[in-house]
Amino acid sequence: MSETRRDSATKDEKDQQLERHRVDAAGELTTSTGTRVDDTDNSLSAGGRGPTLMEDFHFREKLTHFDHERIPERVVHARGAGAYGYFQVYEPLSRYTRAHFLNDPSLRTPVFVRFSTVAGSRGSADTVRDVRGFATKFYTQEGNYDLVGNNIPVFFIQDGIKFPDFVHSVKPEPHNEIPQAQSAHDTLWDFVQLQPETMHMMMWVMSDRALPRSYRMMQGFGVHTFRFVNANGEGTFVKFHWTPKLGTHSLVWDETQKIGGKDPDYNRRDLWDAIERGQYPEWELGVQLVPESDEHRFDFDLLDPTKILPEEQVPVTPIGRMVLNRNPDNFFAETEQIAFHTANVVPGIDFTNDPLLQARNFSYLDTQLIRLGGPNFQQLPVNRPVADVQDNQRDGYGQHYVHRGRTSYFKNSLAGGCPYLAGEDTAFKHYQERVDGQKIRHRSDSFQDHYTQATLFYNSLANWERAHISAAFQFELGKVEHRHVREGVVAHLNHVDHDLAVDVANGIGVDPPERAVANHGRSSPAVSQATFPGTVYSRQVAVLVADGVRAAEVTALRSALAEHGALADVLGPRDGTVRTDDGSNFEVDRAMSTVASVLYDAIVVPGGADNATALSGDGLALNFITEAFKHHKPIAAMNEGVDVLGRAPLPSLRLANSGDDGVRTDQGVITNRGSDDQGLRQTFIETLARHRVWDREVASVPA
Ligand code: HDD
Repeated sequence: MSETRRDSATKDEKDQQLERHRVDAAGELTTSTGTRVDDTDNSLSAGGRGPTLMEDFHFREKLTHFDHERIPERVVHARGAGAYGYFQVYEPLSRYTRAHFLNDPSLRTPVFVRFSTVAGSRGSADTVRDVRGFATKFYTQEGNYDLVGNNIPVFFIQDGIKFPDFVHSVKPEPHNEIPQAQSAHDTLWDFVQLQPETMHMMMWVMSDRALPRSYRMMQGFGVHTFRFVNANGEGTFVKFHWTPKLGTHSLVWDETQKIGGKDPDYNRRDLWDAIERGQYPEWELGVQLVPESDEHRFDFDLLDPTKILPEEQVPVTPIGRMVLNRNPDNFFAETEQIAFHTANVVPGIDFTNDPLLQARNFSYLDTQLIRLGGPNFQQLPVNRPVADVQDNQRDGYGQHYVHRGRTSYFKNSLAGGCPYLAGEDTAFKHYQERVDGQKIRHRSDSFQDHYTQATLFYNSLANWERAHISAAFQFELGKVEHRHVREGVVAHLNHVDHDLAVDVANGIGVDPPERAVANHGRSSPAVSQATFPGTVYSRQVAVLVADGVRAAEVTALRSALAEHGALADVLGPRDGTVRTDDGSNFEVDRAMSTVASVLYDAIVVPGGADNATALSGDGLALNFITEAFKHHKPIAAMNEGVDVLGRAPLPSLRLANSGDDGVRTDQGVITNRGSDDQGLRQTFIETLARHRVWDREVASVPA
């Protein structure tokens, strides 16, 4: 697979640069200094049973290198996955920014994107409840630009000086290092109840946003208000939005926990597999633009990272698209060693005084120094800009450049004055913002409203989304041991929405509060996931089969799905083949026991009398159906396959009866008996495109 990628004639500049560093296994084994080695299984010893000799340089080198293979994991966002691709702007944005890559629509700027969870260690599960990192490095011709965002548009805190406090509270507790990659524990919720600025973010983290179905199906946000600067030095406030082509979709909570055991690499694998299949993930980049003169037009502070700029007030303008089309060759070299930094900017993109952003501009460089072992991490292949580097920086651990000549200072005359200062038209110019004030430690009064937008978010959601939030608070707080912490959070929720607070209080055994304030009733529909379009493209469907299956039904379904870019996995009782109803052999893709219902978007049970009898007596198959129902997934059954559904512990449904000739749909369960297979396939595909059947009644289903 990687060969095809490498042989491609369409290598971008970054790919060509990386090519110089790629190494393929070939030839004879050597030491790291190139000496040939003919035995790497037996250490040099004094006699067959004697002690190992110090002289065995190969043994010592092999062990020493191994002993030093690990580097510190990222203090946050340790668990991640990444890929290369490109970004292309639609139209020149010269009115707002002079950034070259945002002004040339013919240019494909290479990118590397790393997605991540925040709290868990490098080896933690992908599907935990958490914010997801969405960090993009643009290798522009004017230097690297890093947009280090998240899949949630707001943040936990307003000032970066609180970041260590927040992270200490959400990470596993220090005395016993429990729980791993979970927010459901006392210290996080203690922090929350004492720091009400967290409330807006906590509403998002308790929502389905924290359980993405796929990295390919999440939005990304720059979070802060940044600043575009044009060639005249004029600034415009800007907020960045990534919108996935596949829509924004989530898993359900019970499902995420099961996937954590069945396939902890679920999101990582999904990204990798989609790219290897050629189903390249794609996002549109959009911006919200606010003229400098409108800085104080809103009922919140644009510099406050716990606030969104509602799209209904300032619409998102699409400006370009990003495609991820190449997996890394080596996880450590590329995905682990990539170093993002919010202060990696290019001319035309600048900061604002958001105190969280200001802190980040310190922290990211600092963290790379310890994580990557010194000041030369920008020379690592994945971090190298495609733009020329002439920086007069010298020496340090792991220096890779061989700088020639006698000078490494400015000004010099001995190297002809090189490198000399960049010209007006190419240099980064800091935006000339007027700043004046007294030195004080005081959070601006304009940062003090912590509830209005938390309520706005809640008001904007569909009923099922709200129900998920309430259930999430009840789960998380239900794990909290300290009663006063539970009560403290409920008291804040009471300022967000009284009914929510009462619901949560009742669920966690604390006294429901009296109404404190009235819900302001405003909403921002754009934040609801119910509004996002869907598609079946790249969705995974499990088709359950056993001996006696009517293979024609499976084949027709598979090609109908393939037409839309969806994938069918035929799951049999064992690997190999099953017998069909006409006595031939039919190949299965996997044994049912090696996968699980939670790894699929939908389930189909085809017909065939013996097939139905076998599946009806197979607990695993019945569990697939039951769990899929519980998790709101589309289920289809054809002919005798309909009988299998009757064996699963589902609520009573209107299923196709014998003698019917037509498709029946009840709560996303689609059945037919008779000849209308095509109608069934069409209804199934339409239902799958809507992702989940949220209005289904699942409470009584034992899964
Ligand atoms: Fe951060 C990593 C996103 C606030 C300090 N952060 C990191 C990554 C993402 C974000 C996506 C992983 C990058 C990668 O894949 O390598 N962080 C955010 C967002 C924030 C935010 C969207 C708020 C808007 N971060 C934030 C603050 C601080 C940090 C306030 C410190 C003051 N973040 C770090 C860090 C990390 C990091 C410690 C750990 C590893 C790294 O930087 O490279 O410096």
